[in-house]
Amino acid sequence: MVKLLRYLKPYRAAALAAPLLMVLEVVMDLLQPSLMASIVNDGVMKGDLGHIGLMSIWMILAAVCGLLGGMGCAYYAIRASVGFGTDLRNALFRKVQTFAFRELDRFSGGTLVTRLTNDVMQVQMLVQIFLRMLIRSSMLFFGSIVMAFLISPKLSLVFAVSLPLFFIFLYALLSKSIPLYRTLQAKLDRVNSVLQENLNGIRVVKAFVRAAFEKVRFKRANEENYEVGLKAARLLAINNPIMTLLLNACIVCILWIGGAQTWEGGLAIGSLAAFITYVTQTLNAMVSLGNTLMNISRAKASSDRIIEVLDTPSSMVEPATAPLTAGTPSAPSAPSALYGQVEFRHVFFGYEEGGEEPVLKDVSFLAKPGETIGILGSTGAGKSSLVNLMPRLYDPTEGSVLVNGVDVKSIPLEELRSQVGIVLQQAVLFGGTIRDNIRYGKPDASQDEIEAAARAAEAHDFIQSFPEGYDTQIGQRGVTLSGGQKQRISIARALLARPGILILDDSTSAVDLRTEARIRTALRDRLQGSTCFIIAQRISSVADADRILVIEDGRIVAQGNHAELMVSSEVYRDIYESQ
Ligand code: TTP
Ligand code: MG
Repeated sequence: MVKLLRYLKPYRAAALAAPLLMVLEVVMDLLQPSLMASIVNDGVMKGDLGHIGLMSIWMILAAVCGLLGGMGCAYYAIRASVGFGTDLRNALFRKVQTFAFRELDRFSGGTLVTRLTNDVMQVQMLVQIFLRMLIRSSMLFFGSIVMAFLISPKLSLVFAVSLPLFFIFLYALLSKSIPLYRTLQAKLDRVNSVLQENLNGIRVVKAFVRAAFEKVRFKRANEENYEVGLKAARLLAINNPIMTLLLNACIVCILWIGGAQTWEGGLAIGSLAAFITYVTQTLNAMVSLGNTLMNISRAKASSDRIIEVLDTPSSMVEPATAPLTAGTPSAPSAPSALYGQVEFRHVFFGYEEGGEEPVLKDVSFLAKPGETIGILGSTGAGKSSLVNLMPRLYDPTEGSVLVNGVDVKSIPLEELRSQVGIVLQQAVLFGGTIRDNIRYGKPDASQDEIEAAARAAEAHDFIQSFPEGYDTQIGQRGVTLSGGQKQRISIARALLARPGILILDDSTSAVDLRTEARIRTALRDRLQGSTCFIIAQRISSVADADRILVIEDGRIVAQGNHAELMVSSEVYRDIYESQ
């Protein structure tokens, strides 16, 4: 947890001021019972009105000072902790942005949401409690013992019995509650995950009339969360009555022993009253220390989860310096002979490290600049996995991928991805206008550029048919687009940046054949000199490619152009005939 303290650094002034002001409040609190004792002993008992008046003024002054201290402390503690929480959340968000696909596969969206919101909140609360309560409680605890001892060393013997009792009770409570809080956080995670999955797939849920099933699933997650929460609350609930019982027992003892002493004249009545107040303060401080410990344990579970995210390194390691080889991608404006070339050298790849079967096995091929490469294969053959290696969404487990004749691992990611345009198999659009979606990768694109890209993707016409054209809002509260329309906007988005290498992963699967043919022609015109990879299910989509790679079970089983493959590859002929 100490690791997270560095996020408190910018707020160290406030984090220092808060406890200092708290010291003021506690000292004033500790003074009050003594002033009270003085009023009773020297004022009331002796009938000295002047003394009562003087002491009352002192008491009011002390109360005002204490109040100012307390308010100041609260103010600075809140400032420090809220600032801390905000910075921490930002740091987490930045971290998640650096994650490669591999890390994103590992942390589900639900758990990241919980970690960024609730977990940060827990730690933020702890910082506040720490700055206020911990200091207050420990000072009150020791201060009151000392003050009580000063009044009557003999009566202070009650501490010898009551403190160990309290201690044992608190220990028992904490050892039960700490594991509970850990479980509670995990249950909350589950609730968030189920909710998020449901929301992402709400259309499927409806289409399959699975709402009832989903309700049960959510209810179960929610109830588990409730049960653990209830258990923790129950534990806390017995805390107070038992503490009060112990406290009252102490007071009875003090009155019994102290009362006798007062009767015999060994102890002034005012001092007895003050003593009781100090004992109450001590034991209350102990309860609140116990609560703080509980909060610490709860926040510890959260901070572990936060640190886990912060400490997960991105599996994509950026190269230290840009390569200086020929065809260096840092000068895309001056393409060398290798610009746009893609080469796979004995590539193996699997999603789980050390997993059983790799998804790609010994894949080698060379795509020359400007070539159009079709990729064909049955579902699950590894086509998407193969192309995802080019913009380095994943790294191969063995072998190497070269772009422009340079290993992708030695090209800065941003540069690589600005050259390799990919239209992912699943078209993802963001809430906002169509224009914003198309220029997502190039925010400064002009309207002409946007339109040209949309025309090439055969999207311009249907966009124009909307009353608001390119300003049409899509997503959350805007119009909903058809699958084929979404695909075409995704293609336009990739085309806008005029990438040297363009990958279309099954990107026209939802587009009719005629439109698809028009897109192909437009692409050819627009991307003169660019290397294109087209993954498709239909042979007609790739028949005119320079070369077609036929993938089966993670291997390239045949390659060549349509005519060659018809002669040489049985698999290809099979696919052709089946269509
Ligand atoms: P893909 O490369 O996704 O197969 P594909 O693109 O050829 O299939 P489709 O035509 O349906 O798009 O998957 C290859 C294998 O890798 C498959 O067995 C599933 C597995 N896989 C994972 O284990 N984790 C993943 O995240 C993905 C995407 C695939
Ligand atoms: Mg795929």
